[in-house]
Amino acid sequence: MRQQAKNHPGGGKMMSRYSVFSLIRNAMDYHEGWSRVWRSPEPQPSYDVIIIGGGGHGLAAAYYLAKEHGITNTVVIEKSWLGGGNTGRNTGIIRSNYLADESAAIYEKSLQLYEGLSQELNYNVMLSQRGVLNLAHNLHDLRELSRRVGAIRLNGIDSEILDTAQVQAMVPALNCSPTARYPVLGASLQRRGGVARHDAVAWGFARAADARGVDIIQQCEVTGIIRDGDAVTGVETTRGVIKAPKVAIVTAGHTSHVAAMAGLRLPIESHPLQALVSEPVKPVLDTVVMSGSVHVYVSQSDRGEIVMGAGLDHFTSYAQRSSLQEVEHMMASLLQLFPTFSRLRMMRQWAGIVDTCPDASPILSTTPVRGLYVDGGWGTGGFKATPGSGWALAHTIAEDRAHAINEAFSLDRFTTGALIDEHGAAAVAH
Ligand code: FAD
Ligand code: PYC
Repeated sequence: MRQQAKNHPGGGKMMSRYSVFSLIRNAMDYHEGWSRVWRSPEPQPSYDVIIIGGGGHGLAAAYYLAKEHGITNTVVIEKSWLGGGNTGRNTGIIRSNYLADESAAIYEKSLQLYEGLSQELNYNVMLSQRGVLNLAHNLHDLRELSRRVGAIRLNGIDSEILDTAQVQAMVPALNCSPTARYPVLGASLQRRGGVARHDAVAWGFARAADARGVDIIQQCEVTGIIRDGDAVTGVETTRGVIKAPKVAIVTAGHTSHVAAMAGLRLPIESHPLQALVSEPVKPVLDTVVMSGSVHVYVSQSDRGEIVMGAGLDHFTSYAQRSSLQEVEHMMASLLQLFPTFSRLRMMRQWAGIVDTCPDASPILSTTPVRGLYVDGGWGTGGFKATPGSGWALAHTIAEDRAHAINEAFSLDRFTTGALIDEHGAAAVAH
């Protein structure tokens, strides 16, 4: 099986050996001869590490545990399919333009890992550093963005302020008329920001983790966390008990629910976050545009769809349901910025469930239960953090203590008061 995984046409070194004729043959036989990209093993009774949640963060943690720490006797347990949670539902925006030093460090680490990820995983994650613009529509916006740009640059991260003419030159379709209801006074720009293909990130990490010996079990739900006193000893699942001295909860959308299985109460609320895409059209937008004031963000996918989203649904829910009022809200906002998009027809709409902490920053931490770790609360912005979070979680699990890069994202901060307020960071989504 392992050999088969390595022989997949998406796979790296063998790509040179893999001829175009094989690709044609696979297409002609409806991919019947196409081998699996990762194994589908039976769960073993015990492992060194259990990772609950087969989204990007869990898979990345398993990969970096193997690669950076030599820990390969790991299982990733996923209740549905890999990347079927928020990893496969997000709008793919990547950037590291955060205000607080602690956030800057981890999101920038993540962006740097993204910059080498296709090579690292030998899998094209379609990173497109097309720039991320945050629009200013009034003097307050402009001052706030200027303050942020200053802070971001002090952390050595690229960020700049554009004036109206520069924004218009970059985004010709944007309504920059001075008589617009929301005139564009300028924008902040992170040129290294952009988008990546969300599924590919999950698949790339899954294949690379599998190749290093990690077991990935899909369609297996964790239903209980087993403790012996103050230490974790394993999990109960729909496929039986699995033992391990180290267990990581990486279940965005259900972090507090799963943590409660170990008796932990987390300061997390779960909310739906929606997005939608239009029918595909010719290239018209080659950057990411976000507007906190008008309240919408938009980009164009490589397939031509206009991808957009806005804020959280303000009620808490575990239902991944979209709603008409969000479409109306997003359309109204979008048309303020891009009047020509009024002729677009919308194609698909969906929701994911995101976990939010009171300070809009994540938890990436050890817990009071020995051997139990939590990686969650990334809210509306964890896709960009996927490799960085996985890398830091792997360190936390291997060393049983946080890396300097995630030390501040501890559970303790909710009792010490050392919160990291990033409510403004998403500008739109929070
Ligand atoms: P997930 O991908 O959700 O993985 C968690 C997994 O845990 C799931 O697959 C789930 O099935 C599994 N699980 C849950 N409970 C159990 C259980 N009991 N047993 C076994 N498995 C379990 N972020 C950005 O940076 N940029 C964006 O543009 C962006 N846009 C977004 C747009 C939308 C509409 C949404 C919903 C989110 C967006 N986000 C964005 C946020 C981002 O998607 C998430 O923060 C990130 O994907 C979280 O990754 P994860 O691997 O932690 O979680
Ligand atoms: O964190 O950049 C972000 C984001 C965009 C849309 C949702 N989250």
